[in-house]
Amino acid sequence: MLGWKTFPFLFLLHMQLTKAFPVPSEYSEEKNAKMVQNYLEKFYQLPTDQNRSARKNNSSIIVEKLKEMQRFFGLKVTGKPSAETLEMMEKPRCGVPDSGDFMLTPGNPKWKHTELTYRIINYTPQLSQAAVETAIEKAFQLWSAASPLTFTRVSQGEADINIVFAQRDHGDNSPFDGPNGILAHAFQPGQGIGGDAHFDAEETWTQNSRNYNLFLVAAHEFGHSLGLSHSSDPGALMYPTYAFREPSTYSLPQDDINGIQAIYGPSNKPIQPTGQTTPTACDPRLTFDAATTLRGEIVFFKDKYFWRRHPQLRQVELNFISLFWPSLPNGIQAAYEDFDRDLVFLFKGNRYWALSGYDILQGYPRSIANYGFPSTVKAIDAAVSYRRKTYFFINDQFWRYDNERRSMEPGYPKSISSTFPGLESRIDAVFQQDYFFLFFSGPRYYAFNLIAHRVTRVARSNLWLNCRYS
Ligand code: 0D3
Ligand code: CA
Ligand code: ZN
Ligand code: ZN
Repeated sequence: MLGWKTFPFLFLLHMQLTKAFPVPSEYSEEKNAKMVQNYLEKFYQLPTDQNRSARKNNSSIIVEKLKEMQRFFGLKVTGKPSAETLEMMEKPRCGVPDSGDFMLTPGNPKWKHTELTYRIINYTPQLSQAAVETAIEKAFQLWSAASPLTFTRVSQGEADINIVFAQRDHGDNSPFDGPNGILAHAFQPGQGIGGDAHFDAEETWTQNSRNYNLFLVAAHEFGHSLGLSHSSDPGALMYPTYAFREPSTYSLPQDDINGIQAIYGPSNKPIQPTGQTTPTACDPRLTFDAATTLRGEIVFFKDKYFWRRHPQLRQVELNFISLFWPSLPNGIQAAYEDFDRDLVFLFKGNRYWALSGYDILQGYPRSIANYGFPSTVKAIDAAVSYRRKTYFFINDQFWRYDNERRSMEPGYPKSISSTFPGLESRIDAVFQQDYFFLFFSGPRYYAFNLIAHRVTRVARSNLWLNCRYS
């Protein structure tokens, strides 16, 4: 992000363009509004017009996104498109055509050699030196695995990438801001300060899920050091805001692999990482892992993500599972809400967790043997609770559990298709709303009317994520 400052000619170019196309006197509010909207859609996941509801909360989303953007750039946080906000939006990165995902740094700076060196200039007292070195090394490994680049540490002399912990003003015209806010910054490839990564010494640096994990921040900064700018893919490492992901199993997301390979070409290393892609709501092939209501909201699980749908606003939000529940695994397979106990249960393999609102209860995970499943049941496809009974769907059968007696009912498992006519294949996910079970199977959902006892609607699953066309 800061990179362009090291390229004064870009700034001059910008000035000249501004002169060549003088601001017309009727440089209208309308034009600004459109520009702000486009910018926020592109970089801050503002839902597009079509996907935004035509209510008054419309403008409040824009205000929130504007504040987020202003906070990020260290501008005065007003939620209004102030002159400095508009100016920032017009800076180089918005001129770069956006594939919707990763972005190269304007001017496409890159290292001319692939054998790069780094030097850790100083350390943070919050971690042992060994912990800092491991975090840095692992962060470089993410990028070297996906590219022809190699990184070698040197302990003295010149290095391509200098790693520094510094606070407030530290001599590069980009002072740090104390705890939180900006965590670090890095310079695009080049001589001198080029490639260097600076970490705010006033942050709490950790090796775990507490804010902020040094490995994750370093990995992001090194993306800048190598020539990548911020990505609009919320699953990308180069997404502009920090989100915790489990470091021990972390691999470079696909969007970042595409980014680094766009600059340096593919890796020549024997084992190629295949990156995680971020599920797109409007992919017609989209399927869910699990779904449940949660105190009025509807939650859909997919890989390491979940979508949260607000009942009235119909707004849908994509989040990381690990952001809300750092101790949960990815790939939740089934979920249901117990309305009487005001709890939500999540399943993966033979283990399950209980949530009260968004908090995980103590004493979990537990084994599904507690429900009375035999050890032959290794995993649950889908679950839903209705009138004090819980239905568990496994392959082409379902089991029914009595929530009050706390025991499995006799006579189960039964065949799904005989009790729920109209459902033929395996169930991925199910939840209950009004007098319906909403079953998800592959890319379709089936609305099963519990009174009429039949399927009354079949449609595309992602209608639930507000995709009108896909
Ligand atoms: C930054 O400080 C980025 C660094 C970053 C971004 C994503 C992942 C790891 C590191 C500056 S290049 N971003 C600010 C941030 O995320 C906006 N602050 C902490 C927060 O939680 N908002
Ligand atoms: Ca800071
Ligand atoms: Zn700096
Ligand atoms: Zn960044």
